Amino acid sequence: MTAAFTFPPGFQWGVATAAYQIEGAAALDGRRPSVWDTFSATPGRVLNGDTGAIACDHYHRYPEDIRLLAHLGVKHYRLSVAWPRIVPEGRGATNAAGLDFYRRLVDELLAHQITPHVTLFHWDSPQALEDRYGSWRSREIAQDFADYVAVVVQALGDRVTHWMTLNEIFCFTHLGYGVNTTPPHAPGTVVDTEQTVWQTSHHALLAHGLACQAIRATTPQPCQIALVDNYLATVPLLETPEHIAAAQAAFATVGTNGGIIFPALTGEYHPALLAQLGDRAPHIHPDDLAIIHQPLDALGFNVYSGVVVRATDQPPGYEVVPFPLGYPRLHMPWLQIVPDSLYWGVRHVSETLQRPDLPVFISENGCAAQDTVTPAGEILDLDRIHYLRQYLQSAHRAIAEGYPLTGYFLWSFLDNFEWFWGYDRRFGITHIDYATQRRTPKASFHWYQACVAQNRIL
Ligand code: IFM
Repeated sequence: MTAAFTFPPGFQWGVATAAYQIEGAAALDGRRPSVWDTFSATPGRVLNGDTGAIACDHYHRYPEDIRLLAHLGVKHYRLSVAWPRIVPEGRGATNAAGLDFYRRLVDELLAHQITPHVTLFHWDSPQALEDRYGSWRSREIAQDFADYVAVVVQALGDRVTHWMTLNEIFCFTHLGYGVNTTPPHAPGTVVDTEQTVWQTSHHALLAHGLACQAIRATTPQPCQIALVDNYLATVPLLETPEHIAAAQAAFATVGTNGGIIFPALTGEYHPALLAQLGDRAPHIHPDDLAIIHQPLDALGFNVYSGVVVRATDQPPGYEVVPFPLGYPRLHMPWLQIVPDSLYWGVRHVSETLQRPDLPVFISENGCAAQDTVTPAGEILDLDRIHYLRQYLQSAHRAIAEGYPLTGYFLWSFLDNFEWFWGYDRRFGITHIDYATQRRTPKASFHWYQACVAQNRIL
């Protein structure tokens, strides 16, 4: 008899990180500042004045980190490339030392039989482009991004076969630009109108589309191209036909779903969203949607929480059910535990977005917890294990019901620089002592190691 919660053969177990959050070496070997270097160096922007200048010093310690990955047993690792290491001024000259670093990193992974899954943009856009034209406020960034992507694929495409274009468009656009309020993410620009904010995410979609074209034109071998999005999964309050229909109807109008995942996967901004936005909607040039709607080989779904929806008698026929006081959550204000969001997020791609053809992988799932080190030097993060186990059960359900879920990347391999929250919030299954850079696997590391080894949830 097969043990409970066994995954199909070939299911991709992995862990994820991102360049700015772990690499450090911010001013080394020709790297120029990103908007996150500037933002975090500005007093008051990041908790405790933390910056990514040193982070986990992965730039120097990657051989040790890859040995730890091998010990964990994962065969898949999601990392990101830092644009300002490769094209330090954002456009123009490329930096050979930056490319060499990622060649060494990728080769070391391959030497350990670990497949690199490479994200081409995880929020660290070159400061030079912010100074030149205001980063994502300008349409010009889409072509500059595609040109940088071509450089990376040219250099690494002989050894990398899994590419992701952009990570979480919502975060670096709608949280990077704000109206009448200082936004929490870099570049942290206050703009005049919400239309301007929507224009930034539209430019990001264009960058995604042009990058897909650049990858396909440059890759020397067949490869997988994905977008990574943290769309908001709507979960029916009860799994009855009326509440399921309500969750499906709500999906286009919650968060920014209708204006990010819809155009990327269907080629259209959802009409309900456009109706909601009115004159706040982005300006769309005639060919834009065709560029944005590129064929994809997979979709990366970053899932941490979700929203619960129920059917109502009043138009529009559904409503979001607020989380009550005391609803369980982990160590972030937005981290309510909604394991079913993983299952429903995958199912929405097949049914609500009508893309049953598109394989989905969980490109991030994990949680910040209030870890402490015991006198014996252990980190007994039972809360993190509890959270992860429930979400993996939801993944198992999606597969059991026939939805094309192909892999799972736990966020994160290491504690790291958690953006606005600096080093105060720990998402890793490996503890980092930032004073000594000592790595200590937490209880969740050992638990995940067993899951990976046995291809099932323990
Ligand atoms: O740390 C981030 C990551 O960079 C993007 N997705 C969410 C994670 C946790 O906040």
